[in-house]
Amino acid sequence: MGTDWLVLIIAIAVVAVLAVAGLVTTAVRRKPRDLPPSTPDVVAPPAPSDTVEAPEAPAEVEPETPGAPAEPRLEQPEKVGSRLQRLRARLAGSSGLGKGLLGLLSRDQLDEDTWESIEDLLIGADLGVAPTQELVDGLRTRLRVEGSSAKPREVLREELIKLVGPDMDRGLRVSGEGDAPGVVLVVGVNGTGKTTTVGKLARILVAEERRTVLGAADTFRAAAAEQLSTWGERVGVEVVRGPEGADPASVAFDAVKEGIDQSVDTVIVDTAGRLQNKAGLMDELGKVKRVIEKQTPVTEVLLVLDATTGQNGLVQAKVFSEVVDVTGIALTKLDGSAKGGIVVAVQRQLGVPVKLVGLGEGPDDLAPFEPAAFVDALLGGS
Ligand SMILES: Nc1nc2c(ncn2[C@@H]2O[C@H](COP(=O)(O)OP(=O)(O)OP(=O)(O)O)[C@@H](O)[C@H]2O)c(=O)[nH]1
Ligand SMILES: [Mg+2]
Repeated sequence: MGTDWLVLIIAIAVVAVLAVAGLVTTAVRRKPRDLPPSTPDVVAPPAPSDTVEAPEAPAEVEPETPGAPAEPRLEQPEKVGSRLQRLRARLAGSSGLGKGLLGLLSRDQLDEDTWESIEDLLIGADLGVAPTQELVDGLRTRLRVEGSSAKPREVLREELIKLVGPDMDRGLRVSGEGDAPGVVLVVGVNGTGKTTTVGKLARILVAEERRTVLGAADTFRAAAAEQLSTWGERVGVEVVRGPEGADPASVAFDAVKEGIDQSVDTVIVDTAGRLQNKAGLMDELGKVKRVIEKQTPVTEVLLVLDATTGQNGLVQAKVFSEVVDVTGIALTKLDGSAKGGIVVAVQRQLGVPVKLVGLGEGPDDLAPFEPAAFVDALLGGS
């Protein structure tokens, strides 16, 4: 009886062990079968689910890769010279500022009410209080002195150009000393257009036949590097990137190293725009710059500012200028803004010239900033 029980228990135990072993083997076997196809996806899924920009990236990457991997169809970016002219209509059209001012200045009687309306227009265009006062004072004096011989349009044009600063050095420092590449570090609040501006700037450099490498030092989101890669691929510019969550400084370092190894002319480094707090920002951007400069100096720190955010955006941008030594401003989304005055306000508040303006979402909708052309565009007509 005792032995029978023992045999039975052993039999049950054996069956149980076999069953468990069977399950485990199936699970183990199933795992490798599931794994291979899912491995590439392990990196991919966070991208689409992560941000709104994701759809744009795969849509553009896919058609280019399978076709001709060795010789992708490269786009020919537009030459620089014609850009501000081409984009002129977008400024004139959106602003209405020039037309409004000219209308008021051309009145027979320039009474106090008229001058007040002129001030309101200028303040409304984000020019800022002090520059508005300066401009109005300048206009009043000139129109009084020159009397009826004054042509309001000419006077306004000259005073506006003076205000924008025709003598500021607006050249983008994209070249390094000797054989070293120039390094452009792009910073700014999130959503202002940093990555887009890096991509557009790369196209300008390509149009000027400068060899360029991009560094995706926004490692905060996988989609950020993806977005930049898409820009690079379209014009055959290499993009150095790291895994999501990598140290931005190390990616920036690698990008510049690659630039030096490849003897390129310019390396442009995109960064993340989170404005957590000033100390954190200072740590991160400060480190990125320091680490790059172990190899070669950063030649341009470009602060990207969204023109539509007006004075509010300016306050945020100011924090960046306190953290890194900003040398130039790229003012984006001027196409959608009726606030041309922000150009003057930002230069005054940050003490740095506007060097580039973004005038649309098209890949070549970025132009070097020229005060006279800008003012002419604002005034419209000819
Ligand atoms: N209309 C217009 N849109 C622009 C311009 N520049 C950028 N944008 C748009 O602004 C949006 C944000 O641009 P991004 O380049 O992703 O901005 P970012 O600063 O890199 O954003 P984060 O990486 O999230 O900090 C995109 O939809 C761009 O197409 C411009 O000059 N005009
Ligand atoms: Mg970005």
